[in-house]
Amino acid sequence: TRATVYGYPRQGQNRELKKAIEGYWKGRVTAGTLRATAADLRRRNWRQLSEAGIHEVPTGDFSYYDHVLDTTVMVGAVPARHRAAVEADALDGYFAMARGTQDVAPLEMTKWFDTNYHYLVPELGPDTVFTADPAKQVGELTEALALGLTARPVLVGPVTYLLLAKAAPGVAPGFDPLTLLDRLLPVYAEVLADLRAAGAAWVQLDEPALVQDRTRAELNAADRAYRALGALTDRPKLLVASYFDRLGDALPVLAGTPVDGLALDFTAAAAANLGDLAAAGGLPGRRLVAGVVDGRNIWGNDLEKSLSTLGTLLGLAERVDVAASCSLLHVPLDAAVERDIEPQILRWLAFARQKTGEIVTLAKALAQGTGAISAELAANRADLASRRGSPISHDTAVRDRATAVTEADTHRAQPYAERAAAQRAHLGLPLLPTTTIGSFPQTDELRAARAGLRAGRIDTAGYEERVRAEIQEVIAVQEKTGLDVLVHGEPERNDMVQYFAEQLTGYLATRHGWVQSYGTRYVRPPILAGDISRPEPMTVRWTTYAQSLTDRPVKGMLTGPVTMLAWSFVRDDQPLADTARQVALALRDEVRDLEAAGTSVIQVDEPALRETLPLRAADRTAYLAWATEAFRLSTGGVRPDTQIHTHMCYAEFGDIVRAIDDLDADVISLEAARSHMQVARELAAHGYPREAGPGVYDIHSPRVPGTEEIADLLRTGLRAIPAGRLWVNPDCGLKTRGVPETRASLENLVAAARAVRAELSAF
Ligand code: THG
Ligand code: ZN
Repeated sequence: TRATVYGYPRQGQNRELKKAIEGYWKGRVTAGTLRATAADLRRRNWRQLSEAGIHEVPTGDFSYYDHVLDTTVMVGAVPARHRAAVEADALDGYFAMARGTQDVAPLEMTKWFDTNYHYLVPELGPDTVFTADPAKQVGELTEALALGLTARPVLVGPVTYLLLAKAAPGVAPGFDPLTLLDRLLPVYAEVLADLRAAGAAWVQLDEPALVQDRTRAELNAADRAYRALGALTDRPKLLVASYFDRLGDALPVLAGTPVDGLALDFTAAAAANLGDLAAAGGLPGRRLVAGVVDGRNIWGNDLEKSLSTLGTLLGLAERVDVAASCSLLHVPLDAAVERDIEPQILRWLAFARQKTGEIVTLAKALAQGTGAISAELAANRADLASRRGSPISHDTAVRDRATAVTEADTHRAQPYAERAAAQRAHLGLPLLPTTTIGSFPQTDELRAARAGLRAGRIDTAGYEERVRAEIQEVIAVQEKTGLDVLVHGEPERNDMVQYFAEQLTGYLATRHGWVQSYGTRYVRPPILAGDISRPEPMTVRWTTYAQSLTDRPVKGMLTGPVTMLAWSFVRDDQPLADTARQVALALRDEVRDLEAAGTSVIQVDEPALRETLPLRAADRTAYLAWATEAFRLSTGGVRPDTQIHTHMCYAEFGDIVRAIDDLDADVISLEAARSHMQVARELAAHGYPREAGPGVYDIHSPRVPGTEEIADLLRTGLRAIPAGRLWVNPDCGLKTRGVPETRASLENLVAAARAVRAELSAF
């Protein structure tokens, strides 16, 4: 039995990697220094792993930006538009693919399965020619071997790589990247041979795409791929890794190929994977890597439970190794550095470093018997008991309230048509009302004030004075621009989730708990640790302050329950639906307090509703049921003339358009500028009955859209959504833009709305 992991956080304890890369982009750090920093971080990770007792360390999991982009480089699938840059300078060309340049668009970025990590989407076409570039994989393996370690290169598998790819721009519709498999396999064969020559005994090929619902043709592709790779003579042993869900139909397929081992997730889908594995007759003569330590969450492992799973598995394979369920990339590095969390509570938590310890402990028990870990078992039992018995985990008032929720609480009392009439009378808005999604550019003064507050240079009163000054400015700009429904601009918020988490009882915040979101960008997900309650209003004073400055309606701005869960670490000791309900009830109080304070328009954002959609279709109905119910519970308690808005950030939502309807929000704004009102058409095709504001300009670029361009989009939107239900707003993200271009764009947006209104009244 060996202890291993599939990947480790890349950034370093103080995000040294982020600093080195961003410094390189700014010209302040040389390529040599960047490379040395990266090599040092890799070395430190391997040493940490090996000193903790990990027998086989991963290599090739490191990345300057993204491991899928690294795979694109490894197979030579650089898009045509980036080839010149890559040939001129490999590192700069790599970053050009990731971030784009003045002239060339980057690769598209999208979420890595249902995690908060984002990868760069490979662009392939019938003319794609793959060529092997094993330098990075071989180089990192050589580094680890030079330290005297046993190392296992980790690669994105060929099937997952193709399933994650999309057709390159300009490729005829209907192109299926999977048709390139037979061309891709020889490149993998070459890389495998090179890794063997460099000293790899085993190579891990990650195939998480196989845990999703797959067609027979896709499963056949997996079968073909691993028969072909398995048949190679000049290769290391092959470990095919799956994670995030059950391997399902792909399990017998892979087990039927000559691969030497499988890695399965025994956290997310323990029972299913166990059953499937037993049904397939186990893996006699082969290696099974058991992901029994949750790689997606930060809770300490239940060692006894894991040992029981491992005990069952021992009879099903030649050799059983212990691992986390997936790469530890998705959790922060080290809980031991957290100073603001009570020591007793800290003992409940396990970040990457602590998880490594758990894996080693479990492997030791398998090898030497549980007697060898009796001290660890006793401590673990005590920690689990402390968590179970803690008043944080069980707040009777919160639980009683959640139990008492009735069907009626989860619905507005009046149907939309009645609400719409009441809201029209109450708000007196024009046709095609204009608004923004919520945040305004955060100025240097504000950032300086926040830093000053953290450093103790200014006090809370001074900071809040600065926030009020920002709100005054933002309200004045919007009044001058002529927007109809104003926002306060959210200057008091650091992050959509963290801001609320800091004010809710039952949530923990970390100081150093960074997790990579994409490239050099990180988030610090707060921890839903216990029962959630709201000791006092969270946003009311800022919204009412903004409202006191204007006669126009100011929108209250909240983050919805589903997004609060999606961007936090969640409890593992109760169903997500229960946690969502508690968060929803806390938000429901905030919504009611906003209403009582005179706020007539309240936006509850759910940008993550689709992100958390389960990977397998069979699980989606149940998810969408509790998710939409939580949203309705948070918003359902208001008067008919209070208008509830929501916002979502994506252009493709065909698979959840029904759920969007189920939210029963009066108004939804959606990102649409880049899909040219496709969103409006999709909503219309579904018969969406309420108001909608498809974004009319793309906020992700400093370009100021012209009035006529916006007016044209509105005219397009009007063909799908009638004038009485169409709102005018940009996409979200003004926070990331400069002040001058924001003002100019919004002026054009208001002018466009007025022009189209005039056309409408001419009929
Ligand atoms: N908040 C949280 N999670 C999220 C998002 C969010 N997950 C999904 C999506 N949005 C990810 N998007 C981003 C965008 C920007 C940054 C991180 C994730 C970012 N981070 C800063 C950095 O790394 O420099 C750190 C910010 C900070 O200091 O807190 O820019 O909106 N919770
Ligand atoms: Zn958005």
